[in-house]
Amino acid sequence: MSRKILLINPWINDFAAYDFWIKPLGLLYLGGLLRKNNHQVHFIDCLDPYHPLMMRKGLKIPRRYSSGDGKFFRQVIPKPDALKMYSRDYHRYGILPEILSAELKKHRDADIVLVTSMMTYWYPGVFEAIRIIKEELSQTPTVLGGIYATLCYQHAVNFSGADYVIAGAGEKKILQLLQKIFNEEPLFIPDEDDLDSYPYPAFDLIKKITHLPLISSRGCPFRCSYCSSHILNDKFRRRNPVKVVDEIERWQNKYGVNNFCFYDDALLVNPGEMIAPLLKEIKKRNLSCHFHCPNGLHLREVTEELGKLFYSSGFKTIRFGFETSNLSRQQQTGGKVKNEELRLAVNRLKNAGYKTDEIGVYLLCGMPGQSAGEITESIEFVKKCGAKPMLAEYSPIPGTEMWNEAVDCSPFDIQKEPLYHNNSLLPCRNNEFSFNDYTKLKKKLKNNSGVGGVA
Ligand code: B12
Ligand code: SF4
Repeated sequence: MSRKILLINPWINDFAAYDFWIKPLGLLYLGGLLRKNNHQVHFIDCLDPYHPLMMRKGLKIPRRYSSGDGKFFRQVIPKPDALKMYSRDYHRYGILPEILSAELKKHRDADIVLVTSMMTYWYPGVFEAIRIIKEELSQTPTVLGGIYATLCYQHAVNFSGADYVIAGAGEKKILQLLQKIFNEEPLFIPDEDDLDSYPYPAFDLIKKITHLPLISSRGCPFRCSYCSSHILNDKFRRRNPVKVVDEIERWQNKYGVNNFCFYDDALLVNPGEMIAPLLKEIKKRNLSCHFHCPNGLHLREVTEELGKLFYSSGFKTIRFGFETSNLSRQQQTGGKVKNEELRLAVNRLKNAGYKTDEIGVYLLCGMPGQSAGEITESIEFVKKCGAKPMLAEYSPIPGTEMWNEAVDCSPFDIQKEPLYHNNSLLPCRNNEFSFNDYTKLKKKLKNNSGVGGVA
């Protein structure tokens, strides 16, 4: 029997948030799959910057750019107790709560509600959404999944208010849960080892499409000690690059969209398997795209040929995950890149036509034991290579190899309170790298070239 399933993308509650092509890709993948299983799928996006009911209230659309990034609606809200010591304003990013209530009233007949989650420290926006769902649809089972639910599973079970919490990839698990609740066999189960067997994400549920996210793989073959990729996806799996281009072409034809943002953890690893054939196919089909990669790319793999392919096929926002120029820290954290590889990659990109400002290089700051001196040296090294250094503040993540060290050195109780994973608090700062040091470095970078981190 066909069920009515309501998908909810909850708010972001944080000091600051900017929409770097953010979309709830995982939730919309589940939407596509549930439709293929003959269910009716509906969607409420609390982050929608174009929500018509916000405009009816006389609120102006937040500032947005033609490439698809931009600001969210926002309201100043009281800080959670754990953050009371900060004087900065705290916001709910997205639509007003009364609009979520009004939207929910249209879906009183929903059989089940699925709520996603992203950063662990954004959980208050998730909890608020669940509380309102429970007020409006008190008899409807509510399921919480996503990144926070996976990384802080027990916290989510204890405090979220959801009836079910699911950790990890949701495709098979949501079908199993529906079978358990409604006692019906699924019609279509995708093969987890064949990502091309997954139906496309239900992007038609997005009210106004200005850009779309793409994912050509799940997981990463590396194991950096600060990263949770292996917890979220235990194996590295890739799609067929030609099928990724089929998908791009489909979205272009259907929505006239040409800004795409890659969400892969490891898009550039072994370029011959994915990115090179993908871009060649894009050129062969004469598709005009702008690609954005705000998530750090692997720079080890950038050859002369790849640099040229990037340039000629519309790679606009390029960010590499370099993290540090300190050799021993590079080795201790997983050895994904070496200094010489950055120098070579930047040269090759410049030969292809990119300018310094177009080659952003993330440098992690505030890792346990990291000193201001190490970060300054890394900044200087990136500049010397001819790229643009961008500070990315370290967020400690439960279950990662660096977690225990983070717990030991953090002045915050990061084990008990995920709000303290917020990278903008510099949760693992120390005497060698204080907030003051950070502010100075940030200011210096801004004065030099208007550089900023992702957060
Ligand atoms: C793309 C991305 C971004 C994008 C944002 C995209 C977005 N949608 O919001 C950008 C580049 C902006 C970004 C920024 C940052 N990010 Co980020 N990002 C990611 C990334 C690579 C992919 C997320 C994604 O969409 N995956 C693809 C989809 C298909 O998977 P999914 O959402 O997990 O969905 C699946 C399951 O979770 C589940 N599921 C999802 N919803 C639901 C709902 C239900 C009901 C069910 C049952 C299941 C379910 O099923 C889905 C399908 O299998 C993840 C790493 C990762 N591999 O997940 C890091 C990650 C989330 N980011 C992380 C970090 C650290 C950051 C930064 C702090 C980096 C920095 N230092 O600057 C910033 C923070 C920004 C801020 N303002 O605070 C960390 C998490 C940190 C934390 N404490 O939570 C991650 C996990 C990477 C890591 N280092 O380990 N990020
Ligand atoms: S930081 Fe990048 S290379 Fe390292 S494990 Fe995570 S996704 Fe892979």
